[in-house]
Amino acid sequence: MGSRASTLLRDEEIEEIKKETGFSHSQITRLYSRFTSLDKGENGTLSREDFQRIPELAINPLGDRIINAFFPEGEDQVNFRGFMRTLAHFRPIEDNEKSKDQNGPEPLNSRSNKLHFAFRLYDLDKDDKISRDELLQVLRMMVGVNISDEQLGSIADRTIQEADQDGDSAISFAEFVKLRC
Ligand SMILES: [Ca+2]
Ligand SMILES: [Ca+2]
Repeated sequence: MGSRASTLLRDEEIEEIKKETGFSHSQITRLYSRFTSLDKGENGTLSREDFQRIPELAINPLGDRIINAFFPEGEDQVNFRGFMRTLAHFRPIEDNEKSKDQNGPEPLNSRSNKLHFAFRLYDLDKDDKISRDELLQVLRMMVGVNISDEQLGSIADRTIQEADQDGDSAISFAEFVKLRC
């Protein structure tokens, strides 16, 4: 006991994070020690390099984009609260049943927040639309080398054709949601 991790995280903070993210007390303290072990600068925040040491992200084709999702616009450090808020999107939806709060805000791991999170992984220029190029970039990262550019291009075209309802040749969030149904 008396480790750095347990001394720095106050009970009130754990309570607030619990309410905000739906993680349990023990999950929060466990993730806090993971956070501090990744925090090589020992300044209470993580940089992109800190994240790149996580093996699961290093091998994920979308790793860099997932890492970016942790960082608020224009910032290159994320604190524990921000870290937990992003992680909350990955909690399974069923977990909400245990901690349902009818009057509370929509949980971060709701279906719609999860879809928003996925949508933002595609929408690099943040114009709230997925263009053909943005879709192609993700397809290329995910399928690797076995598919030619032409084949990828026609997959992208077909996906956009299927999803695009307002005829702007791009996928809006509303169109994206229907595509996933
Ligand atoms: Ca876009
Ligand atoms: Ca459209």
